[in-house]
Amino acid sequence: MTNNMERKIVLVTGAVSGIGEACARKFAAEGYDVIINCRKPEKGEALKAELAALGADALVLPFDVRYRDQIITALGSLEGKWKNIDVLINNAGLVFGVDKEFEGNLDEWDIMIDTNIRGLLSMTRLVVPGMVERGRGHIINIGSIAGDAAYPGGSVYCATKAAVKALSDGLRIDLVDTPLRVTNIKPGLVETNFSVVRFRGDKAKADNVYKGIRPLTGADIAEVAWFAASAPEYMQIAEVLVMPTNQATGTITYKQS
Ligand code: 8X3
Repeated sequence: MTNNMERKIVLVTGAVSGIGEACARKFAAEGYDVIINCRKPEKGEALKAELAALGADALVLPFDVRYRDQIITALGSLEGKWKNIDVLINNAGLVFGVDKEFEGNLDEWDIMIDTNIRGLLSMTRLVVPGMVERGRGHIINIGSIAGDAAYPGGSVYCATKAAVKALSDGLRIDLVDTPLRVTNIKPGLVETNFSVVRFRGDKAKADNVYKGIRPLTGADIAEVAWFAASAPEYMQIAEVLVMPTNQATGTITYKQS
């Protein structure tokens, strides 16, 4: 843990649930102060109080990554130490449905594309220049095993996560002559609210995804993010594919009946 004099700042998008929340908690416990991005301020305030109990200072920064003007206003409001973001965790992301590419809902696809790709890219474009100026920083993108290969009913989601891989790789190339690092974490099955959203609130269907297999948790992914962030500065954890032991690919799992 770092001491109070040198506390670093992490900004986590989508910080009030799932992997994002687990990252906020983990980094707070390890001595970071946390910028909590979320859409609903009251959820952020509840997490802020919990992070305070871990000794972390936190700032709630409500905006929806889909709307660039909201991001610009929010980042522009940062004052003092909060401007000096050391780690950006581009976590906000979602999936809707398991529809075929010729049958799905175009509006839902727009939300996925706007959040998972355009939101992540806007955050990167707006936060990274300050990191380059300060000569330090780490961008951790939450990609997915879904970005490695398309799976049935996942076409658009898989495409967004393939984009996250390309954007991570491209950023790493563009920052190669700087001290900044870029990490793409590609989780497989992680039990969070993710599947509930995918099945549009149908908890039973969501639970079924994880039946017969021990899925990872948000906390497991936060450990990976922390491993990357706390690696020595000369070491760049570029990409991590992490899944349950009984998962082999996006489509091959072993489930006990
Ligand atoms: C989540 C992984 O395989 O459930 O990004 O779509 S998967």
